[in-house]
Amino acid sequence: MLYPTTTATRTVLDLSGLWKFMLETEGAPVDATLPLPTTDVMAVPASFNDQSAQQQVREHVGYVWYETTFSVADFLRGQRLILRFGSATHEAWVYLNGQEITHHKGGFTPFEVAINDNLVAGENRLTVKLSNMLDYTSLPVAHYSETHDADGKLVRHLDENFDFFNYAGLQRPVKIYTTPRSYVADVTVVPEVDLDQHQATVDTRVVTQGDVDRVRVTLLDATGQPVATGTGKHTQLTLPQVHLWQPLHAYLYTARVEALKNDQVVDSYDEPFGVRKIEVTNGQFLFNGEPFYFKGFGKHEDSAIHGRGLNQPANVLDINLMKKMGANSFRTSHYPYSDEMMRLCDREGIVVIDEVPAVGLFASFGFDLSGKQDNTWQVMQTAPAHQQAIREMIDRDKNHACVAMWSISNEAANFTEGAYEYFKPLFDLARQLDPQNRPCTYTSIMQTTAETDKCISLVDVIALNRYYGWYVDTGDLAKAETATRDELALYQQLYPDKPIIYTEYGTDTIAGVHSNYGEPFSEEFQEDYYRMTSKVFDEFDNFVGEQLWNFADFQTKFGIQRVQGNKKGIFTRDREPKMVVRYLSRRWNAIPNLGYKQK
Ligand code: BDP
Repeated sequence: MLYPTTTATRTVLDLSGLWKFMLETEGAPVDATLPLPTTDVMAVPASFNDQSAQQQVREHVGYVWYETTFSVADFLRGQRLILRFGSATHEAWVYLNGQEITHHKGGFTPFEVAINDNLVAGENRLTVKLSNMLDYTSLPVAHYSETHDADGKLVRHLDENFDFFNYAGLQRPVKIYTTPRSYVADVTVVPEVDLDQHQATVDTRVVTQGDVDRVRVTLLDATGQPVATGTGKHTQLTLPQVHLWQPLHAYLYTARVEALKNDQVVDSYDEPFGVRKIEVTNGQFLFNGEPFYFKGFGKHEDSAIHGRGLNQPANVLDINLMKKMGANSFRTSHYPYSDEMMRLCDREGIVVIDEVPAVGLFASFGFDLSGKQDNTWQVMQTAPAHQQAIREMIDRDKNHACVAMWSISNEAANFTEGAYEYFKPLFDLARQLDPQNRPCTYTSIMQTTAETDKCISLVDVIALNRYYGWYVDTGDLAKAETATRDELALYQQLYPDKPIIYTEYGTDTIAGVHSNYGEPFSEEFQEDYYRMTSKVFDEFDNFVGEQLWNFADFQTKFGIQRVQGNKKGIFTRDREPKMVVRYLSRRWNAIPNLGYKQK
């Protein structure tokens, strides 16, 4: 799905701002044909939860309603007018002037609908009903239940199978964009680079709708100069002396796609792309022919007040902090991030592991690491939602230079019976859908070991979430070191061709807590832990990346292991550094992005 931008033939109207907001009271459905009966407001985009001063709103489980009004300038009325939600978490019913115009389930990908037929002259009323409920058919996964209060009123409960707060609302921009009646509907760009010849072929496929008799594709360099041009819905253009998109040294070209009728441009769309080659071979992850070493983080879209809402200043700061530390990558744990973040990473050269919201696929999720078999694959009915999430993520992100790998799930019960049968079709789907044929992985929970993982044949890269010294052998870094080393040795021995990365490892650390004895929760323990893990990582040739958990402290559901959230950040939630940032900055700035573990 194309990102809405202004071009010579298109414009964008932003509906961000203050919307009316109310909770739906159980047993009292809201009538969308009437204006929303409230004067309360919420800022959009943002999660609703932390904007309210009321516990009842913050912790609401059920339906909420948003409403705004807008007018469309008369001179735009001849254009196609498309209403696009960057996301609506987790399920949305959209009404325009009281009529339902679309519905979408899945809280982390965009959806859109043409609104021309429902517009009225003057003011239009846009109403959105949202559900923040999740269950065993949705992604992410939660256990859903119902009780009744003393008055017999229904009370809904969610027990999330995941360790982040269930923020919801209109968390990403809501926009109306225009296109001409005949238009460019989709663009797929696949650059193939010949590293020896310093030359690339850029394969572009364009989908148009309406009365279009020709398509012209012009490739522009980073200064906006045309460097190649051709015509056809499928073009293959050559870039001699190509500039590569390298980690932390981004170079973006633009594919300018024009739909023509009688040699007149009827629509024009600009798609940025980067030229780079990604290969996984011989236990290495190659970026433009050289071994790449992932340095970075698992993150969350999470900040004070905004919740999971788009926070562009926080995104810019986060990337700047990463670059200052010598980090080069992160994973979109545990859901696709905003379009805006992906475009930022394209520009900044940040390498992204793009993850679907497949978190919680583990029926007995908790802090029990005994590795018991459970009935996850009998009770979870998530396959259709999972397929849809993969489709929508790849459809949105297929052209992003920053995306180097897809993550098909986080910490599923991959060690239990039925896991392979569940995941095989999903990996097949991702591979079939991705025009750039990127590597695929999932992150594996500690109960899934080199010997018990039933799905390892599906991954290109082994991605481990490991907490030796924290959830296991708490506080004992000597034992943790041995366990870390022994496990990596086994993986490398059993799967010599697969590169291994850590996609999570860390310790809850309370900023400002210090200990002469390096006790757990202190800043000293966090640093000792990362020094230990670094030492072991450097012993293994096939170990090609460290993405620690987490970039910053973040909000979670309640739990006796969580005091106002998860404190494994190396930054606080306000992005102030904990002590370990200095150590990690020195380490990462000394490790080259390419060629660290040259075989
Ligand atoms: C893993 C999860 C992550 C949690 C983390 C932790 O992938 O979402 O936040 O561990 O416990 O289970 O801190």
